Amino acid sequence: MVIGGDGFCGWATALHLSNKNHEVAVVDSLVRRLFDHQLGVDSLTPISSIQNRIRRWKALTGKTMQLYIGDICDFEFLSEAFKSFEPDVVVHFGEQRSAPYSMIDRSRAVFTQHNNVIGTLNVLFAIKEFSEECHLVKLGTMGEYGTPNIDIEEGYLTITHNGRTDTLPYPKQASSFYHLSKVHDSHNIAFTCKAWGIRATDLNQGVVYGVRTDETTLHEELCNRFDYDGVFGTALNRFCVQAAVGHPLTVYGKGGQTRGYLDIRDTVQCVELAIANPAKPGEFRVFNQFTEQFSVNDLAVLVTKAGKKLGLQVQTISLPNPRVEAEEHYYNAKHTKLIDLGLKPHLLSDSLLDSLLNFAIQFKDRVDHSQIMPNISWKKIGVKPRTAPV
Ligand code: NAD
Ligand code: USQ
Repeated sequence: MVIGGDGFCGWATALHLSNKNHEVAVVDSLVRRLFDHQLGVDSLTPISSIQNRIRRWKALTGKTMQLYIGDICDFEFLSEAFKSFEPDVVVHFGEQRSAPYSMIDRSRAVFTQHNNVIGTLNVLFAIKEFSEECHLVKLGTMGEYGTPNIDIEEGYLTITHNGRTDTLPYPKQASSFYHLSKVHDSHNIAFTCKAWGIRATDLNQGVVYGVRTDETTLHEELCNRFDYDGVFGTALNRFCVQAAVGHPLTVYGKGGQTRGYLDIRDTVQCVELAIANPAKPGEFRVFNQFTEQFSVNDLAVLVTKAGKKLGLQVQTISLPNPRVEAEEHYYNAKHTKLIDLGLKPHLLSDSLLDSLLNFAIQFKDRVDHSQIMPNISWKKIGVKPRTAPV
């Protein structure tokens, strides 16, 4: 059961798992498509309805996918989906995932935490009630750890304090209401693994880039979404679109912000590996899911070089940082557990950047330039409802 299976990571994963002969159900409320309408933004790529996507997949491969449209915060809906599909594995992508969205105003902050925390709590209750053996593969985020001045471990840290030693959950220092919702999820999952014997894998994923996977390229109706706007667009994908349309690359502040990154083809591979090697009953496993670290400045340099090869004049501007975050910091995060399970990373090479830039160029006429600049400030968030600027 792929919850959030109509989204960016979820659609690619649902197709990949189906291709690998898993019996797949997509569960999605389609709220992500609604955010686009509310904010007046759109995917760079045209995307088909989930019904057409699934029909096209069946026509091409003969493989069926079940579809449950509904909100996992509605326990009755979720229960019916569980009883009817009887999942052995739940892959949970179904959350509001934009940090800027969660910082627009009070109502979006509350929506994000309610949607994410209650949704996950419902999934935990559904597993306990209907499918006790089911393995939960939950998408967390590297942002749960923040940017501490020591190495980041995979979920746990062994500490000696006043002569006694213990292995404890790694300290969490998230820096948006969205990232905090993931911290709250992790605590709830850890508790239910202990209390009810649930088996869970928390995939603390870094920033995902790219768009194409083996399956999404088979037909235009299988094409994945590609966000480039200031609310849902993520760093490298945004920079490629900016380079394609001649907009200066938008580095926030000093640009030393360093994060873990991975190709979307590795997202689907990591989920497949987590499913093939399940957590034990009662185990709360944490994997750091990224393949390479880059600062925002590193990304700007890489995109500038790749653009030059394609004849693009790429400029960079430093914008006042709309977020509250460290702009120069130590960052060294472990990420060996998925490699130990067999992950073969697609590292960010020149040819990969070329193809990502070419992809952005192919769709550049669809770019709405007014959606590129960031306009959500961590400091200015207030209780008044904010509408999208027109
Ligand atoms: P997305 O917004 O494209 O997809 C999320 C999907 O979940 C959407 O289709 C949405 O409609 C659905 N959804 C949200 N709330 C729901 C609810 N209550 N009930 C049912 N469906 C619901 O996001 P994405 O980029 O695919 O991210 C998927 C997951 O991976 C998220 O949990 C996100 O936090 C995590 N993640 C994403 C990235 C990234 O760079 N994209 C990086 C790290 C972690
Ligand atoms: N940044 C810029 N310029 C831009 C966009 C971003 O300098 O135009 C900077 C941000 O300030 C930040 C870094 O790049 O320091 C990453 O920002 P992002 O928007 O690419 O990613 P983030 O907000 O952290 O969120 C994304 C996904 C989220 C996921 C997270 C993984 O939207 O769902 O959880 O990546 S992580 O960053 O590891 O927490």
